[in-house]
Amino acid sequence: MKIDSITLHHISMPLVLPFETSFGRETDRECILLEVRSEGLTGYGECVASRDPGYNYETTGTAWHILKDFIAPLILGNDVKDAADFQMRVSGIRGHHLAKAGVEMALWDLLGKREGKSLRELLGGARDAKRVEVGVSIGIQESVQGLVRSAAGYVDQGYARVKIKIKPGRDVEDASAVRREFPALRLQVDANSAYSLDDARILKPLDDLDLLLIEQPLFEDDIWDHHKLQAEFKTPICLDESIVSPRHARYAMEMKACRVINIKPGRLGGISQGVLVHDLCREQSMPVWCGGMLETGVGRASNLALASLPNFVLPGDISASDRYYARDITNERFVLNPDSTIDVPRAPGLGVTIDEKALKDFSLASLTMH
Ligand code: OSB
Ligand code: MG
Repeated sequence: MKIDSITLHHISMPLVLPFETSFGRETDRECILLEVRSEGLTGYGECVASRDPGYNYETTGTAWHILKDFIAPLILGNDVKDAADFQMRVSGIRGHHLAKAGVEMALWDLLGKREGKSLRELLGGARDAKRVEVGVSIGIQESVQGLVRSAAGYVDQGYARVKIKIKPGRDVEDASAVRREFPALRLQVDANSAYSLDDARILKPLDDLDLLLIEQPLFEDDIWDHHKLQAEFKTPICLDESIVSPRHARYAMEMKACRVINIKPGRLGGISQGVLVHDLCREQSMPVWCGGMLETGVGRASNLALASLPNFVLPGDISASDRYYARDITNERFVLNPDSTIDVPRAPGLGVTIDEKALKDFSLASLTMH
């Protein structure tokens, strides 16, 4: 596919509710929407870098720079065959996975549109996977009672799996309160790297709460310490931030640092890398699930297609559009089915269309390169 132009849209969208994690609080979500033109078709991709380097070192600012000054010049005017070809072209750029993944997503959208196939079909997602199991990720609330109320609201809406964010001082008590209120709920916690190995020992009471998993308790570069912690816990440890490549997935498995892996295409550098981690984990019987980055309808469509692959055996952080945004940039909105699933898009490519007016209203800056 000859790449004729690339447009970057830096956007900011108000969240329905603030989202607070151990690394900060967001009330509006920033990201970069990519629009890539090739041979009369337009593909869209979402770069999930946010305004601050809290979850990841990349930000909308660094991603803009890398996309404009390094990635775009490598592909503009060139014939990029597929995701693997794209990865080869950008292999000289160290890191910056979120920036790379945004472009790769747009290329998949183009490929699908050209071949008349949905992303699920292109990835080889199970033919009967018309819907995938999803859950909701709840940020840190003002109070324990507020958290229980929030969880109750989502359970009422039909979410059968709830994840709560934790941080030092807001961990065991928060999780215990939700467990007490919902004895049978599929419940998990996410610390976003807020603990050291020594601090994390205070999390031991979580082991009696029948949690699905404890996500990323320790630092991003601490695969070995996660191994030590996992040995002390019967609850599976799940790695998110630590797994930045298929190699890291292999290290984590060889070191027995976790028993579950969270796959986010952004963190790994592209959907193709997410598929590689999926396949590697499947060979080793390591369950995976699809993480979320508060995506717009574009990234949500992509995550739903990826989560249709067979080793995504735990519910994804892919909630309905109304959990995040009153107004989205896609014309399509994703809704929760009564069985805590969301339908996988079927139209070619990502299967979504852009609400140009919304995109314009949310735009902070845009740049077209030929
Ligand atoms: O760690 O999974 C995370 C959102 C932003 C950054 C990191 C994370 C999250 C979430 C939200 O947990 C998941 C979602 O999109 O619903
Ligand atoms: Mg996480």
